Amino acid sequence: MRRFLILGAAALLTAGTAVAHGSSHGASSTSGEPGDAKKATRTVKLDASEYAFSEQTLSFKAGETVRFVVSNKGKLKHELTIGDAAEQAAHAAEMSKMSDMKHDEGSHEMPANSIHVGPGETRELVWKFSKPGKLLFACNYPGHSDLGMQGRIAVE
Ligand SMILES: [Cu+2]
Repeated sequence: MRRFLILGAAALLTAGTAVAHGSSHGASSTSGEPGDAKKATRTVKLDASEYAFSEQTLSFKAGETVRFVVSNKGKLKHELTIGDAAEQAAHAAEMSKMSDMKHDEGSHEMPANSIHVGPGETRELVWKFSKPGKLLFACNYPGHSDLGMQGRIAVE
Protein backbone atom coordinates (compact mmCIF):
# COMPACT_ATOMS: atom_id res chain seq x y z
CA MET A 1 0.00 0.00 0.00
CA ARG A 2 2.78 2.37 0.95
CA ARG A 3 4.41 1.80 -2.42
CA PHE A 4 1.25 2.91 -4.22
CA LEU A 5 1.14 6.08 -2.19
CA ILE A 6 4.71 6.91 -3.13
CA LEU A 7 4.04 6.19 -6.79
CA GLY A 8 0.94 8.37 -6.61
CA ALA A 9 2.89 11.25 -5.13
CA ALA A 10 5.53 10.92 -7.85
CA ALA A 11 2.82 10.94 -10.52
CA LEU A 12 1.34 14.13 -9.06
CA LEU A 13 4.74 15.81 -9.03
CA THR A 14 5.31 14.86 -12.65
CA ALA A 15 1.86 16.10 -13.62
CA GLY A 16 2.46 19.40 -11.82
CA THR A 17 5.68 19.92 -13.73
CA ALA A 18 3.99 19.21 -17.06
CA VAL A 19 1.26 21.76 -16.34
CA ALA A 20 3.74 24.37 -15.14
CA HIS A 21 5.59 24.10 -18.43
CA GLY A 22 2.37 24.52 -20.36
CA SER A 23 2.20 21.24 -22.23
CA SER A 24 -0.24 21.19 -25.09
CA HIS A 25 -3.65 19.82 -24.24
CA GLY A 26 -6.58 19.54 -26.58
CA ALA A 27 -7.51 18.72 -30.13
CA SER A 28 -4.16 19.56 -31.66
CA SER A 29 -1.91 16.91 -30.29
CA THR A 30 1.46 15.45 -31.11
CA SER A 31 -0.09 12.00 -30.90
CA GLY A 32 -2.68 12.47 -33.62
CA GLU A 33 -6.15 13.88 -34.06
CA PRO A 34 -9.79 12.83 -33.71
CA GLY A 35 -10.60 10.46 -36.54
CA ASP A 36 -13.56 9.89 -38.83
CA ALA A 37 -15.27 6.58 -37.95
CA LYS A 38 -16.03 5.97 -41.63
CA LYS A 39 -12.32 6.02 -42.40
CA ALA A 40 -11.32 3.66 -39.60
CA THR A 41 -9.24 0.78 -40.88
CA ARG A 42 -9.11 -1.07 -37.58
CA THR A 43 -11.32 -1.69 -34.59
CA VAL A 44 -9.71 -2.39 -31.23
CA LYS A 45 -11.87 -3.72 -28.43
CA LEU A 46 -10.75 -2.88 -24.93
CA ASP A 47 -12.41 -4.11 -21.77
CA ALA A 48 -11.86 -1.91 -18.74
CA SER A 49 -12.20 -3.12 -15.16
CA GLU A 50 -10.58 -2.56 -11.75
CA TYR A 51 -7.70 -1.96 -12.51
CA ALA A 52 -6.71 -3.11 -15.96
CA PHE A 53 -7.45 -2.93 -19.66
CA SER A 54 -7.76 -6.18 -21.59
CA GLU A 55 -4.71 -5.24 -23.70
CA GLN A 56 -1.33 -3.95 -22.58
CA THR A 57 0.44 -3.25 -25.86
CA LEU A 58 -0.97 -2.03 -29.17
CA SER A 59 0.77 -1.15 -32.41
CA PHE A 60 -0.44 0.87 -35.36
CA LYS A 61 0.89 2.43 -38.51
CA ALA A 62 1.31 6.19 -38.91
CA GLY A 63 -1.74 7.58 -40.72
CA GLU A 64 -3.99 4.78 -39.51
CA THR A 65 -7.45 5.61 -38.14
CA VAL A 66 -8.50 3.31 -35.32
CA ARG A 67 -11.90 2.83 -33.73
CA PHE A 68 -11.48 2.00 -30.04
CA VAL A 69 -14.51 0.28 -28.54
CA VAL A 70 -14.25 0.40 -24.76
CA SER A 71 -16.52 -1.70 -22.59
CA ASN A 72 -16.53 -1.07 -18.87
CA LYS A 73 -16.91 -4.46 -17.20
CA GLY A 74 -16.13 -3.06 -13.77
CA LYS A 75 -18.06 -1.38 -10.99
CA LEU A 76 -16.35 2.02 -11.14
CA LYS A 77 -16.24 4.72 -13.80
CA HIS A 78 -13.23 4.51 -16.07
CA GLU A 79 -11.87 6.41 -19.00
CA LEU A 80 -9.53 6.00 -21.92
CA THR A 81 -7.04 8.66 -22.88
CA ILE A 82 -4.65 8.31 -25.80
CA GLY A 83 -1.55 10.46 -25.80
CA ASP A 84 2.10 10.86 -25.02
CA ALA A 85 3.40 10.92 -21.45
CA ALA A 86 2.96 14.71 -21.13
CA GLU A 87 -0.65 14.59 -22.35
CA GLN A 88 -1.47 11.77 -19.95
CA ALA A 89 0.08 13.71 -17.07
CA ALA A 90 -1.82 16.88 -17.99
CA HIS A 91 -5.15 15.10 -18.07
CA ALA A 92 -4.41 13.23 -14.85
CA ALA A 93 -3.63 16.53 -13.14
CA GLU A 94 -6.91 18.02 -14.33
CA MET A 95 -8.87 15.02 -13.12
CA SER A 96 -7.18 14.97 -9.72
CA LYS A 97 -8.39 18.53 -9.12
CA MET A 98 -12.04 17.52 -9.09
CA SER A 99 -13.91 15.07 -6.94
CA ASP A 100 -15.24 11.87 -8.44
CA MET A 101 -18.78 13.12 -7.79
CA LYS A 102 -18.31 16.14 -10.02
CA HIS A 103 -16.29 14.46 -12.69
CA ASP A 104 -19.01 13.62 -15.15
CA GLU A 105 -18.78 14.22 -18.82
CA GLY A 106 -19.92 17.76 -19.51
CA SER A 107 -18.86 19.14 -16.12
CA HIS A 108 -15.53 20.13 -17.61
CA GLU A 109 -14.14 20.29 -21.08
CA MET A 110 -12.91 16.87 -22.08
CA PRO A 111 -9.89 16.73 -24.31
CA ALA A 112 -10.60 15.19 -27.71
CA ASN A 113 -8.30 12.27 -26.98
CA SER A 114 -10.34 11.03 -24.03
CA ILE A 115 -13.64 9.24 -23.34
CA HIS A 116 -15.39 8.31 -20.12
CA VAL A 117 -17.15 4.98 -19.80
CA GLY A 118 -19.53 4.28 -16.93
CA PRO A 119 -20.03 0.82 -15.43
CA GLY A 120 -21.79 -1.44 -17.95
CA GLU A 121 -21.37 1.08 -20.78
CA THR A 122 -19.61 0.67 -24.11
CA ARG A 123 -18.33 3.79 -25.83
CA GLU A 124 -16.14 4.58 -28.81
CA LEU A 125 -13.18 6.82 -29.50
CA VAL A 126 -11.93 7.21 -33.07
CA TRP A 127 -8.36 8.38 -33.31
CA LYS A 128 -6.05 9.03 -36.23
CA PHE A 129 -2.39 8.37 -35.44
CA SER A 130 -0.43 10.95 -37.38
CA LYS A 131 3.20 10.06 -36.98
CA PRO A 132 5.53 7.37 -35.66
CA GLY A 133 6.24 7.41 -31.97
CA LYS A 134 5.63 5.85 -28.60
CA LEU A 135 2.35 6.70 -26.93
CA LEU A 136 0.36 5.52 -23.94
CA PHE A 137 -3.24 4.67 -23.28
CA ALA A 138 -4.46 5.08 -19.75
CA CYS A 139 -7.34 5.65 -17.38
CA ASN A 140 -6.68 8.92 -15.58
CA TYR A 141 -9.06 8.53 -12.65
CA PRO A 142 -6.78 9.20 -9.67
CA GLY A 143 -4.65 6.15 -8.93
CA HIS A 144 -6.06 3.91 -11.67
CA SER A 145 -3.11 4.00 -14.05
CA ASP A 146 -0.65 3.35 -11.23
CA LEU A 147 -2.70 0.31 -10.27
CA GLY A 148 -2.43 -1.07 -13.80
CA MET A 149 -4.85 0.78 -16.07
CA GLN A 150 -2.31 1.73 -18.69
CA GLY A 151 -0.58 0.33 -21.72
CA ARG A 152 1.77 1.19 -24.53
CA ILE A 153 1.04 2.17 -28.10
CA ALA A 154 3.77 1.92 -30.72
CA VAL A 155 3.11 3.88 -33.92
CA GLU A 156 5.41 2.84 -36.75
CU1 LIG B 1 -10.06 3.52 -14.30
